[in-house]
Amino acid sequence: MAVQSRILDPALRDRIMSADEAAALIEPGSNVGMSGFTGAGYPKEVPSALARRILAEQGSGQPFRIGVWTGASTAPELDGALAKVDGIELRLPYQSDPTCRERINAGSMEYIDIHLSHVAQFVWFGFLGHLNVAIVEVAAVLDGGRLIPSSSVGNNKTWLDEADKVILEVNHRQNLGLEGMHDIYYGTRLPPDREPIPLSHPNDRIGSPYLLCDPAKIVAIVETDRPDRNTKFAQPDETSRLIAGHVIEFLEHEVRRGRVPPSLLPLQSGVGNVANAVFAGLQEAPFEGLTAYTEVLQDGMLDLIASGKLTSASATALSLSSEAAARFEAGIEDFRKRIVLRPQEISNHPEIVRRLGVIAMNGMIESDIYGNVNSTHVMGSSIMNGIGGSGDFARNAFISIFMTPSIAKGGSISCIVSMASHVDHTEHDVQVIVTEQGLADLRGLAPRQRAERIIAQCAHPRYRPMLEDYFERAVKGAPGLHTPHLLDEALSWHVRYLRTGTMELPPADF
Ligand code: 0RQ
Repeated sequence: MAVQSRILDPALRDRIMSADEAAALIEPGSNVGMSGFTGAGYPKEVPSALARRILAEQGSGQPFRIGVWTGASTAPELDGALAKVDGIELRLPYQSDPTCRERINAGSMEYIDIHLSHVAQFVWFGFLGHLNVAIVEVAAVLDGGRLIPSSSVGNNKTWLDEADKVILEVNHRQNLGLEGMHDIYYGTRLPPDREPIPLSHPNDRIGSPYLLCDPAKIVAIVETDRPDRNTKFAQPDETSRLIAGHVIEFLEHEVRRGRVPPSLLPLQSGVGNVANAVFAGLQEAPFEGLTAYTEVLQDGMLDLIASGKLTSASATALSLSSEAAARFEAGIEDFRKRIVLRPQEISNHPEIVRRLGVIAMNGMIESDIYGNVNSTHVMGSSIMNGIGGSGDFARNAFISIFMTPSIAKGGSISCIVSMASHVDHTEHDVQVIVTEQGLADLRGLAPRQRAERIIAQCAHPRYRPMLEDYFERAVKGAPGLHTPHLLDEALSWHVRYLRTGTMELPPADF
């Protein structure tokens, strides 16, 4: 699309203003729906301007805090800036900002960790209260309230529909070749009038390439040319490579057994270096014609598309390093045929995940010996990031895989523990656990069999004898033998870490 200006509706040009002027339109106590998903497509000017305003108001004795609703994690210019001035009363859903994390764990910011597919419908149902303002980054404003979305869709459709006032950030840095890559589904109705979502292949298009917004609600348009967060990925280390190797060997085995086709089933992967390593490993693996139905498209997946191994990918956001972002822009005409960006209630929709038979691969903090998985809390109490989309996919997947190094913090923590200190994914939603030590296929196993398999395959040798000892004594001493636990000891590993700095027992005790 050849446009000089990115604001094509002349009637809206008089709403162009500075970020400070736009921030002045937000009232204290507002709930603000912001665009942004894993560092892509978040507003880059107005949140920082709002943080400056909050600081000034606080300086003159006026309390000023807002509710911040997003797609998922954003960046220092949004979460970081607002958290630093203590401007966030309540945050939802997934976040990963260090200052937010600190505030949440200090008890000075409320945080509701919601499944990412639930957020939009909870707003539609009225479960979360009223949305006052939407601040949404777009690539361009067309006529009739049509907007070219940016590098993520997240909850933007819902924010634009539900908010009283809309502030748009038009980002000149976002490539106009994004036009046509999005698929915004406007067919969802509320129960009891819901209909099936007509999507049966990751590449299906069932909606509009544009976000729609009532122009009368647009109170401000702010222009920017700042890039997305573009986080750099580490080269896969030995641990990540080993984990990826186990996952790929397992998938090859599943193909040989005829349980999944040679092109596999649509892949979902969480964010982070391990997930990226799995996709790097798939580059060398003997699968062709792969597809992805996931929420975030990272570097590894982009490379698989470029090499032709991955034929199509559905996501809600691009989360690319700056090098991969440059490759993406250079090949955008081709990528547009293979990538579909959707609202997160569709990219993560349980109905579709189940229908497509997605192979879900997510990271975790710890698993217990029965396969209950903690994705979110360190030592039971401190939030790390949030559940994100892992629950949307894990419960509904064809196979749900969870991955972690077997130890953390230099070995002072075992990621396989007797009892998980917090549970996000119960044993019922977890079919495979993988560490660099090996892979535990838990399908068809009862709890005691699961424990034996997880300890043998996944525990680090430093902790394996302690886990074997716990399990043997639990089998002898627990009041019930279905899922044997010694309750006075089950969480003692975490208690010991908090008291002594390691989960390991002194040699005399073991
Ligand atoms: O801490 O950064 O201080 O060194 O946790 O651990 O091993 O680098 O792994 O980056 O893949 O993150 C579960 C957090 C794993 C992530 C989690 C410490 C460790 C390190 C990170 P440091 P790693 P990753 C799609 C799906 C939930 C959301 C999700 C996550 C830090 O995968 O947020 O899956 N998942 N979404 O030292 C104490 C343990 C620990 C531990 C690791 N047992 N105890 N600390 N760490 N294990 C994406 C979205 O939904 C958007």
